[in-house]
Amino acid sequence: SRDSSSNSRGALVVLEGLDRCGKTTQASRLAQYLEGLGHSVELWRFPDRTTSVGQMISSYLSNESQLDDHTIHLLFSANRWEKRSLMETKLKGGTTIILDRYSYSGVAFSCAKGLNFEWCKAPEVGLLAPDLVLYLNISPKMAAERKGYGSERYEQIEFQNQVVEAYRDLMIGSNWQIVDACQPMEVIEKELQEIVLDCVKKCQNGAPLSDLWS
Ligand code: DGP
Ligand code: NA
Ligand code: NA
Repeated sequence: SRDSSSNSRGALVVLEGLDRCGKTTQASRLAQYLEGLGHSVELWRFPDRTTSVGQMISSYLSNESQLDDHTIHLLFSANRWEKRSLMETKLKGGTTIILDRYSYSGVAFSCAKGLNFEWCKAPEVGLLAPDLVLYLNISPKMAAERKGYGSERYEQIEFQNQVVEAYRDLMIGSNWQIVDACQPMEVIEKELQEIVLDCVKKCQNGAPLSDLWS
């Protein structure tokens, strides 16, 4: 029952945050919520481990393979590029996409290793710019206490401290919405629903899609 007027487009909503900040759960709840209201919505995630590039990334993350820091950075980026045109088609067709991680993870996690900020951003230029970035804010220490922590390559407190620093650099001058990820799940859920619904409505007859970094 989505708005089928010709200029109606979907919103591109990104959830970012440290590992175990709860964004995967919240992304899925958000998608269900919008669907329940009759919106056309899809839940996506990056890395998308289902593609051949995504399988290389997955094997790297589980420490089954080793790759040069620049090489893995470009693979993560390629993984977003291979979905760009489908993403554009969906959004223009009126479908909202809730995205579990995007280019900001790409920059934050590679900068955390010491790679140059501008170098990290470069391959992301020209991907679609999100309409909304939600940052689920949690300290590395709190995140590390959550279930399942430590199972993949980047889930170490020292490293996540560096990731936080990089996210902070990305936040400067941005209009990210920062949400306290240590609140009860239902409270976070309600908070996100309100922000996202507002964004979805604005996008229906709002500005056309633009490119990163804008
Ligand atoms: P997830 O499936 O959301 O748990 O992400 C897997 C891990 O990969 C997580 O530690 C975050 C990290 N990650 C996500 N996107 C990127 C990226 O573009 N570049 C790098 N270097 N790491 C990423
Ligand atoms: Na993770
Ligand atoms: Na992901």
